[in-house]
Amino acid sequence: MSRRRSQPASLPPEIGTGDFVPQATSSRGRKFTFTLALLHPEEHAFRDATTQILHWRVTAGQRRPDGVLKRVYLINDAFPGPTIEARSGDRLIIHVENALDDDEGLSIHAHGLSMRGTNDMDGAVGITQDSILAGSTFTYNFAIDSNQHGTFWYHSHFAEQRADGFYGGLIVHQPRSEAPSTDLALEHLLLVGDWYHRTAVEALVHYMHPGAFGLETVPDSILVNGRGAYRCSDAVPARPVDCQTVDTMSIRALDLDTARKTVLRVVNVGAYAGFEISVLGAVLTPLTVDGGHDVKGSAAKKVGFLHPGERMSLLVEQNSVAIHHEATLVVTLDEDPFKYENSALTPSHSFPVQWHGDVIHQPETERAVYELFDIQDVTAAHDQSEKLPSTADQTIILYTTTQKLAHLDNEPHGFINNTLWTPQSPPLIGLPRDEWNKHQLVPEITYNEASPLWVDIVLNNLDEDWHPFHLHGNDFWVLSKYSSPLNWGSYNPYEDASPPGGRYDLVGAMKRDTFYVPRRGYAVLRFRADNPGLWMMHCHVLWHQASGMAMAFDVR
Ligand SMILES: [Cu+2]
Repeated sequence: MSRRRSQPASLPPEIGTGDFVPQATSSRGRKFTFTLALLHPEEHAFRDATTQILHWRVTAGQRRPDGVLKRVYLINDAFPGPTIEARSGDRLIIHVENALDDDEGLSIHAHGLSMRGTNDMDGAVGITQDSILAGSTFTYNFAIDSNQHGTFWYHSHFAEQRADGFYGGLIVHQPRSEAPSTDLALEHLLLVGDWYHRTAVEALVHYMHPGAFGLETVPDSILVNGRGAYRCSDAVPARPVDCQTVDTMSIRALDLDTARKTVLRVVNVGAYAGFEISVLGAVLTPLTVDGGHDVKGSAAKKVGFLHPGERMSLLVEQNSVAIHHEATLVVTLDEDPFKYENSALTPSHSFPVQWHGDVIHQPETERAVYELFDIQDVTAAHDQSEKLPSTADQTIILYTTTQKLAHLDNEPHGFINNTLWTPQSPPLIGLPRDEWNKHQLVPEITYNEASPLWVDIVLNNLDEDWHPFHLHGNDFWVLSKYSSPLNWGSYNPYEDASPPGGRYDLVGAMKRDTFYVPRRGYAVLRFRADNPGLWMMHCHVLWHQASGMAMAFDVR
């Protein structure tokens, strides 16, 4: 498997000479379906912390997100769910009513928030709560840490609902003390993800079926903020779909203003695939990843691959000799992990972008612009070594792999240290440890309030696939990652004289809550156990999570 690397590239002499294909312009009057999500930092950055009370009624309904009819989850009749905008220190009280049919439960997890002091609000079904039963209500009530801000999102943490659209954006604006001004950047939210035309349950069954040889179900389409444009003729006869052609030009993914600084907050809300994005006539510079952690970014025409659960914010700047008022946002899925060809999928989709303001004729700059900025290789903007101890107090060694075992009907299952996770009911949080079943791998970490322990997770990945692992309730620093060209590439600090991936990098260590752990290799993730609770960690590829690749840490 080859991972693409950033290559310096000179600026294109004019637009249209790069990888971009401008959309044709329709001369007829067009009705735009706005898939825009302009955020409102000016309403949150300058105010005091407050309590936001939300009332959500969850249902399901037939929609055509990309033209293909599918049952999707709706919050207050909307897909995706309403965007939450808050500031650090806000309290969120979300009254959730489960109005689904057929005794279908649900839960909501706020991805990336620390849930400090409110472990039972984390939404991890089987670990911190049972699912909210159909016909019943539940109130999520938690405060956002005063030092957390950035791009987050929420999604169901029950069964496979996330892949049927049970998600939404959650933006925490950084409080600012100066007077409100108009020089704030324009911020756009882009919830981008792969999309399946079959239901998530069907996609999981397809993956788990022994005849599928453990090949993950390949998606059919791409959505941006819940909208897409599927070419109906691409559908395969074996899987007929109820499809109505969507005029691609009727979807506008972005409104950009040539006179305003603009930031895109991008979330991979998909089930399986990573993606890279680009905007015609613009360069993108990564500013942060996950919960607002500053990165050492450089300008590039494309940024990727962003994997499920990961977020990034990007500065958008024009970088053409001349820009057109109409451009495109291009989203391209990472096809590397796909193990079979899905002819129903066009892996690259273009979405119209409108530039407002004067067309600026810029001189070509001397600035180096990379063809691709590899967001997986990103390092911290500032030296992290003063925040990190030279060694950890506790080291937890994990081995994860996907196996097809005869006694499990040759279905593919994810294991961590030989434990296949399944959600337990009632959840672990209310049970004494000796009543946890054999499907729970939950190492204990002592909570030392006066001087919280530093913990290293050495996460060995024995698979041929990379896995985007997400840790609930905690950020970690990525000290090392390694992928072996030859063998398993594992690292056991108690046995190996030195790590095969070299010394830990405490200077450039990137702080994150989701990280793409290399195939046949490992990552070393260091976190401070200052947040007592049961914190789930799992692969964010839904098919891997649903087939067992999950565990938790018990900080107590
Ligand atoms: Cu995985």
